[in-house]
Amino acid sequence: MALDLFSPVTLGSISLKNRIVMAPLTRNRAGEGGVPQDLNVTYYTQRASAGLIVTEATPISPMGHGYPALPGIYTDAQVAGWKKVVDAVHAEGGKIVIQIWHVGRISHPSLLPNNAQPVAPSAIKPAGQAFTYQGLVDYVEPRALDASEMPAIINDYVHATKCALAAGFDGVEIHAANGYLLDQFLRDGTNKRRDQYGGSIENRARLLLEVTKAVVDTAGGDKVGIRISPVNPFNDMRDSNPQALFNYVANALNPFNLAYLHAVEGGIHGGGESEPFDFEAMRKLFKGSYMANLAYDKARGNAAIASGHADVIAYGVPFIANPDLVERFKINAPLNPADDASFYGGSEKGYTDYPFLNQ
Ligand code: 8OZ
Repeated sequence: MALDLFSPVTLGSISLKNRIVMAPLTRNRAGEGGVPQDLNVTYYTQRASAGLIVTEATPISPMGHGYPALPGIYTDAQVAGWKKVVDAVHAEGGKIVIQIWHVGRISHPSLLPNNAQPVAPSAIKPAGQAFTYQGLVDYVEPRALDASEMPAIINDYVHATKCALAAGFDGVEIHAANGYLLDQFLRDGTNKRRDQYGGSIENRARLLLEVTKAVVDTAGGDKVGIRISPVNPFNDMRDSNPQALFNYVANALNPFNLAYLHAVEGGIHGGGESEPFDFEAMRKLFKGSYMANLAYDKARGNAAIASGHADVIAYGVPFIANPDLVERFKINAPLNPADDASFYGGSEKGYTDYPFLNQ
């Protein structure tokens, strides 16, 4: 029988009961100090029938924050809060990895320690406005990181990975997508450096590969995934040759024997038109498991798995509105519509109050 969304699969060391993954979703509802709270435990537990949950993007350090009310993964209190989430998801038979994140230039001094200037590969201000506790505020010009600062940032990824393992996560997903720090280094619209971290594709991929090596050395490659978004223009991103860049990246990740490579196959968050890109060609270069994301429905998900394009499919918005998405797909039940006004911030409304089928 052909494989489909309901076929079990193993990604590295993580065994999934189905191939329906909950995509990482920023929801801005963490407690004081970036500590996951009971509300967050309820939200993730409601969605534990997913084959795998990828948590919302989670800063690895105080400098990694770029939006209000994000959870972190670098203090003992955050680890304790996440452990409640992980234990509850595991008790329901689910699997969960944490997406580890540094926002780079997509931040604002008011969100950073001592009103620090955001950091980036190059001092290029993003178009647009930051979401702050004071509302929308123009982005500021970031400070270009010195090469001597890279070991400390890599160490923050290692520390966050150790925290994730201490909280009991099944693995970590390195966020290298959507215009945040690692993506800012990858793409040449944001990386104008003249040192070993800029210029050639090899140099622009250096920080991602150094971070990957350090995280893999800490957790084991079979517990590490990476998310990329080769042509997502969101956060004022562009690259002169995304196909060459991401084909190189896919190939360069092979030696790490990762749990999976996760690709956003186009543009998300209304950042504008995305350029054409041959995801099939990139996917073929990567020898491990592949997680596809972007507006898949059940039929397209099944087709992508049956054809061998993808091993698993990550669903975002459908999981916001349907905690029992797996059951609904199984019996072809209608889906709840999502209320986008309650995506970012707020309380249980639009977060934990979407009805289950049996409600
Ligand atoms: C939407 C709003 C805020 C953050 C991403 C972490 O795009 C995000 C994000 C998305 O990866």
